[in-house]
Amino acid sequence: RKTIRVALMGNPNSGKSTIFNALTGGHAHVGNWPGVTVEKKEGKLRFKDYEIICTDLPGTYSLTSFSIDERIARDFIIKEKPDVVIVIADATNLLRSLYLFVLVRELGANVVLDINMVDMIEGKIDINNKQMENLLKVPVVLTSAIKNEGIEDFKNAILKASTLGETPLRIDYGEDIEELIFEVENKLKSLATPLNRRFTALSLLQGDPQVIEEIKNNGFGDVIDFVAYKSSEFERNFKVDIEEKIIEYRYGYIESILKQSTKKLVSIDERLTLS
Ligand code: GDP
Ligand code: K
Repeated sequence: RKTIRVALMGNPNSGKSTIFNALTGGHAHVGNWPGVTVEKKEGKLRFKDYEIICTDLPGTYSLTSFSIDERIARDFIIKEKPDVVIVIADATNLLRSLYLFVLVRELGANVVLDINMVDMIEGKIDINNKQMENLLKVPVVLTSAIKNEGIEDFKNAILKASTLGETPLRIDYGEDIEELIFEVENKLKSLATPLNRRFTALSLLQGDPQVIEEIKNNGFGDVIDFVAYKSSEFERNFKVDIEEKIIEYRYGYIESILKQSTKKLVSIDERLTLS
C-alpha cells in the first residue's frame, strides 16, 4: 500500500475542518505544533491502493512569516514536503481565496485546488473547473463539504496531483520587478535555501522577516542592503510600495484566471460579496 502525505490549507472559515472530517471520517490525532500552542490535527484514510495521511495546517490568508500560523504552514510545506497540498478556496470569495493558492504554487508545491461551498453560489456563479484546470495546470474540484458532495472527486484529484510534479508557478511581475528578482537571485546563487530562489527573492522584496534573518545568518547581509536600496528607489520612481505592487500582480493573475473560467449568472447579492 502506497502512502500519500497531504496538507490541508485554506483561509479561516473556508470549510477546512469540514473537509478534513469528510476525508478522514473524523478520526484525528490531535496535538500541538512543536513549541507553540497551535493545534495540529492529523488523520488517515484509505482510498484505492493508497493510504492518505492528512495534516491540517492552520487557516491562513498568506504565507509570510509575519504570523505564527503562516510560519507553521509555510515551514511545513518547505520542510516536510507533503506530496500534495490541498488549497481550499471559498466559492463565495474566489479572488481572496486564490491568493493563497498562488503563493503555494509559487513555492512549487503539487496542489489540488478545492473550491468549497459551491452550494452557496448555485444559480449565481458558474465555475468551469475543467477550464480552470487547464489554466492552472492542477486538478480543480468543486465540493460542498457540508453536503458531503464532491468528496470522491476530491480523493481522485489527490492521487492525480501526487504524480504531477509541476514546476513552480511563475507570474510575470513586469520589467522592473523582474529585473530586481533576477539580480537578487543572481546574488544568492551560491546560497542553498529551502525555498526556491525566486520565492526567496520575492520574500525579500516583501520584507519577510524570517527570510531576511536566514539570509543574514548565511552571510548575505549585503543582499539585504541591496534590496532595501532598490526598494526605496522603486518607491521613489513609481510612487508605490514594491510589496503592494507584487500583491497587485498576483491579484491581476487571479482575475485573469477567473475571467476565463467563471461566469456571473446574476449579480451576487451584497451579503455574499461582503461575507
Ligand atoms: P474552517 O475554519 O476552514 O475549518 O471552516 P469550518 O469547516 O469550520 O467551516 C466554517 C463554516 O462553514 C461552518 O459553519 C461549516 O458548517 C460551514 N461549511 C463548511 N463547508 C461548507 C459548504 O460546503 N457549504 C456551506 N454552505 N457551508 C459550509
Ligand atoms: K473552524
